[in-house]
Amino acid sequence: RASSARSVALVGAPTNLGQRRVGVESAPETLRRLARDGALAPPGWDVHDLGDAFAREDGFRSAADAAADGGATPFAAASAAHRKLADAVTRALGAGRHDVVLALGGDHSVSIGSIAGVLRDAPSARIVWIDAHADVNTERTSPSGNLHGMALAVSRQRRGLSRDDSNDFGGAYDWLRTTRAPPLDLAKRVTYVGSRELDPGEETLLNALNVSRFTGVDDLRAFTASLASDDDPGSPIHASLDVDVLDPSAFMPCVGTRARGGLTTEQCVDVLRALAATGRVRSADVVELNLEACETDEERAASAANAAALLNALLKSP
Ligand code: 6HN
Ligand code: MN
Ligand code: MN
Ligand code: MN
Repeated sequence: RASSARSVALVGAPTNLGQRRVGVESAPETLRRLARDGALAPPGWDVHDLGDAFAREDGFRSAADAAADGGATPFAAASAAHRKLADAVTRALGAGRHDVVLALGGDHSVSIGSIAGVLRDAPSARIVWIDAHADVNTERTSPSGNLHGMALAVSRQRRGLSRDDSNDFGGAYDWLRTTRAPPLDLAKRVTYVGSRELDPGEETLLNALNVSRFTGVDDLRAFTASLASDDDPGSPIHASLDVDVLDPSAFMPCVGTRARGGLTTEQCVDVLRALAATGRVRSADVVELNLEACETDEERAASAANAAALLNALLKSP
């Protein structure tokens, strides 16, 4: 690559196992197409597609099978896929050839893998969770049983797996205990942006731990301002971007879990640009884009274009 160009690596995580809808597993292909069209990255960036971390059929469950399971998450299959993503992310970061590594979901449970992969490379990494939801339900507090709503609970609870049998995921995530990645400390490492639809158990937990949350428009400004005065300016940032943070009625109809209200594309772009401007964003997820969860071609085109605009904003112009 030209010496001035920056490199962004794409790792696909084509899975729908963290929830019950079909369609979200196809988002990596959609995002790759946008990358080929030049819509994903600003000028000055080289896109390097590293392929999928696991086979699509290994991350896929049909609507009929999901219904037959009563919606219960297939933890073992999901975990195996996430483990492969963790390995792919660690490898891509460690190779030192890429300035940013993007994990393309898939539903948001893929972040269990990408976060493990990131923390193994950089234990001090910060996670910015940009999402309408907090995704920190345990098996006990989850209203749905869907793993994508528990991703951060899995990432933080590893040592607790043996202590807290309400959250052991059938033992499927025991590999996290032996990986070199530390458990995720929510209070120290995680910042929520845009969260507006929390379940009662999540609200209780985040309040008890005093986890940072920035939700309203004033909050978003406070968040971008806070980036300049971070107490830990050296640590890398992993941005986990659930596209349902955008307002589904106007900007992002094609998602599996619509939450009323939410950010405009422009507001979210501003947040992501501020993150990029720190120069600390080493990795990100983009998850939950589901072009089968909406009605019209117009909705599909707008959702895909807005998802690309967000990724574009996350990559700092050289
Ligand atoms: N996502 N809080 C709800 C649940 O089922 O736990 C919704 C989770 C949505 C998850 O959008 O990534
Ligand atoms: Mn190149
Ligand atoms: Mn989410
Ligand atoms: Mn969400």
